[in-house]
Amino acid sequence: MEKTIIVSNRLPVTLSRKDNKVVFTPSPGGLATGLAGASKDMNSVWIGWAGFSLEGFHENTDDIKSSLEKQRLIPIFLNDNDVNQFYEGFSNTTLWPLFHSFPTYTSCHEEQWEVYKKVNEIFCDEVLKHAGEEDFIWIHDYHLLLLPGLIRKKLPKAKIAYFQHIPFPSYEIFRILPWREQILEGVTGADLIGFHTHDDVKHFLTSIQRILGMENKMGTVRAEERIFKVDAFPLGIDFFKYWETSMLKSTERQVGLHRKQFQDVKIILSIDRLDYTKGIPERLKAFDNFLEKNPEFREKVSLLMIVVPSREKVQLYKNLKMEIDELVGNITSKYRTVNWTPVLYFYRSYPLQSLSAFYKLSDVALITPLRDGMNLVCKEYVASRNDETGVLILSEMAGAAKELSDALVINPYNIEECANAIKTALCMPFDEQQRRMSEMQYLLRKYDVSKWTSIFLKSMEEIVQKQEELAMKRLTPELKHKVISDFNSSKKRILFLDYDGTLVSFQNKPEHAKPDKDLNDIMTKLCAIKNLKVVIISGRNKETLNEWFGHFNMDIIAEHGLWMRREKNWKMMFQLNDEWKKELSALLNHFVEKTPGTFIEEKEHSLVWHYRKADDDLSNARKKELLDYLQYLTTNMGLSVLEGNKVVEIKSALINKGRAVKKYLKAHFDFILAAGDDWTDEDMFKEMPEHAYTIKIGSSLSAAKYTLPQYIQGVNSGIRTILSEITEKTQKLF
Ligand code: GDG
Repeated sequence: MEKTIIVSNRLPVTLSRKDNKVVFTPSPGGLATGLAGASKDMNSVWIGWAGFSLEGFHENTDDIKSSLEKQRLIPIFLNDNDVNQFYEGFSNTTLWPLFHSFPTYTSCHEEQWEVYKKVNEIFCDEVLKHAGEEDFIWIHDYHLLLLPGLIRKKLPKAKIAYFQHIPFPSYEIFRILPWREQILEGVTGADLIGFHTHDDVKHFLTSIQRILGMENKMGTVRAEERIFKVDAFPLGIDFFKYWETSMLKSTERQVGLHRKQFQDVKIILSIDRLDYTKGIPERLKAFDNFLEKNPEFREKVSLLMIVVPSREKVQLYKNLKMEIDELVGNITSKYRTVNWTPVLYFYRSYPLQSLSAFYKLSDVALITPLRDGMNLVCKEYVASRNDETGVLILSEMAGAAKELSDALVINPYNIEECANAIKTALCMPFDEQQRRMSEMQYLLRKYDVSKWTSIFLKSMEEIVQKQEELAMKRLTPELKHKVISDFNSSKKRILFLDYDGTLVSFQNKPEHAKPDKDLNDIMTKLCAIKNLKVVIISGRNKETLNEWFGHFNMDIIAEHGLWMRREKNWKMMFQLNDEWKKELSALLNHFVEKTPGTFIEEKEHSLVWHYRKADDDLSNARKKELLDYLQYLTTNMGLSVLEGNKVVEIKSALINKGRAVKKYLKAHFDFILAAGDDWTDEDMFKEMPEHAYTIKIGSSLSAAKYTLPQYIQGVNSGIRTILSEITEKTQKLF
C-alpha cells in the first residue's frame, strides 16, 4: 500500500477564533485520541472538517491550509448551514441516538439527510484530490457512512476501510431509519468494515442480510463482483503514554497537592463528554443512593465529576446539562458539610497531565455509560495506576466491558446495583485490587493502539489479497473470447451446467425457478451445435429436470448423480437402501414444526430441508442444531449431509457430482466447460482435467479456475452471456 489517507469528520485539531486570530486546539473525544497514535508512524495524510465556519471570515484560507499541511492535515471548510444540518442535525440527532439505541431521541428530517449526502460528496471530492487506486483510504465513523460507496464509484479498485467508533444497533432499531438502504449501500463500498465488538458486527451483518440481501460466511460478504470483510477490532489506547505521564514528577506533584487538600477523603472519578449516552444522571442517582444507604461513608468519599462540554448547540444536550446541574445541586444541598463537598463538579476540559493526575489520585473510577461503542476513559484509568491499586466500576453497556472483565461490571440502569458496587469498590482489599488491576493492565498493554492498528492493517492486507486472488480468477472479456475461440476450434466438446444459481437465480419456492424463454432459446441453439454434448447436472429430481429439459437433445444428471439420462434413457446409477429416510423424516418434520417457513423436499433418495423463506436468525440457529443432530445420527449410515444454498440435504455418501462426471471423462473431449455455483459443484470441478474451463458462479474461493458473477447490475448475465455468444459465433448444424 502506498499512502494512507485517514478521513474523519473532525481533524485531530480544531480551529477556532480567539482575539481575531485563528488558533488550533486538539479535538476532544475518543476518535482523535485513539488515532493520534495510529497516524503518527504512517506515511499518511488526514482529511477532516476544520471545526470552523468560513462565514464572516476574511483571512486567507491558504495560510491556514499551508500551516495545517505541514502537519499532514487537510482541512475541509463547511458553511454554517451545512454544519447545522449535517453535523448537529443528521449526524447528532438522527444517527447518534439511533446507533446508541435511543430511538425516542431520534429525529428524521429530509433536509438534513440531503445535506448529509452533500457533505459526504464534499468529502469524496477532497479525498479524490489526494488518493490514487494504490492508496489506502481509512474512513472513520458515522458522519461518513456514505463515503466508502461514493469513493468506490469513482475509484472502483481503491482500497477502502471503514471503522465505526460508536455501536451498530440491532436490526429492529436500525430498520427505523428511512434511508437505511442508502446508508448500508454506502458503507458496504468498503473492503473492510470494522466495529469495536462482535455484537456490533452481528447486528451489522443481520442488517445487510435483511435489508440488502447480502449473505456472509464468517464475516466475509459476497457482493456482486466483489467481496468485503466485516470484523471486530476493539480499540486499544496508547498504554505507555498514560503509564509514563502518571509517573512524571510533575504529575506526582499535582497528585500530592490534591491529596493534601482532600486529606483522607477517598475519591471516585467520573469523566465524560456531555452526552446522554454516558449515563451521568443515573450515576449521580447511584451516588446519592449510596450516601443515603451508607451514612458512615459521608465525609469519607467524594465524587470528582468532570464533564467535558460537547454539542452544546443541540437542545437535548442543553437539557442534559440542566438536569446534571440540578442533580448535583440536590446532592450538595442534601449532604454537604462545612468540611466536605460530596460532588466536586467541573464542566470543562483539562490538559492531559491534569487528567493523568486525576486518574492517579482516584481510588475508584465510576464509568457507567448507558451505551458506548468502546469507552477509552476506563482504559486510560487502568493504564495510569502504576501501583496496581484502584477499582474500576464499569457499565456492561460499554464495549470495553467485553475486555475488562476484572472490573466490577454493572448494569447502569440498575441504580441499586451501582450503589452497591460503589461500596464494594471502596471496601475492596488491596490484594484483590492489585490482582484485578494487573490482569487488566496486562491486557491493555498487550492490545494497545499500535497493536490495534497493525491488526486492522493486516486484515486489510488479507482481504485485498483475497480480492486479488479472486480478480486473477475472474473470467475477463479476453478470456471469454479465448473460451469461445477454443470452442470453435475444437472437435469434440462437452458442457457441464449446474442449474439453480448457475443458469437461473434462486426463488423462494424451488418450483418457481423454471427455465425462462431466454434460457430455452439458448438451450435450443446450443443443442443444435455439431459435436457438442450438453449435460445439465443438478441436485433436482429427475421428474422436474425431465419436464423442463427432456425435449432437448441433451444429457441430464439428476439428484447429484444418482440418476443419469444418456441418449434419452434414464438410469439409476446405484442401488440404494433408503430405510434411513423414515428415521430422519421424523427428525426433519420436527424442525419444520419449530421453524415456520421451512419445508421438506423428499427426493427419491435424499431428503432436503429448505429454509430460504424462514426468519434468518431463527433458521440459522435451527440449522446449526439440525447439523449437530445429523452429525451424531448419521455416523456409520453411509450418508453425507450437504449444506447448500439455504438448504440442508441428506443423501447417500456414494452420490456426488464428481463421481457422475467421471463417467463422461473416460472419453477424451478437447473442449470441456463446467460451471456451477455451490460447493456440491466443487466435487465436479475437482474431477476435471487440466485443459477444462471450470467456472465458479459467484465470488467465493473455489477449486474452479475462473469465477463469473451471477448478476451484473441485477441482470442474470453470468454464464448465459458465454453460452449465447457460443451459439451466435458457432457454426450450426442446420
Ligand atoms: C467515541 C465513542 C469510543 C475526555 N476529557 C478530556 C479528555 N478526554 C478524552 C479521554 C478519552 C476521550 O476524550 C473520550 O473517549 P471515549 O471513548 O470515552 O468517548 P467518546 O468521545 O464518546 O468517543 C467511544 C471512542 O469514540 C473511540 O473509538 O471509545 O465509545 O463514543 O481519550 O481521555 N482529554 C483531555 N482533556 C479532557 O478534559 N485532554
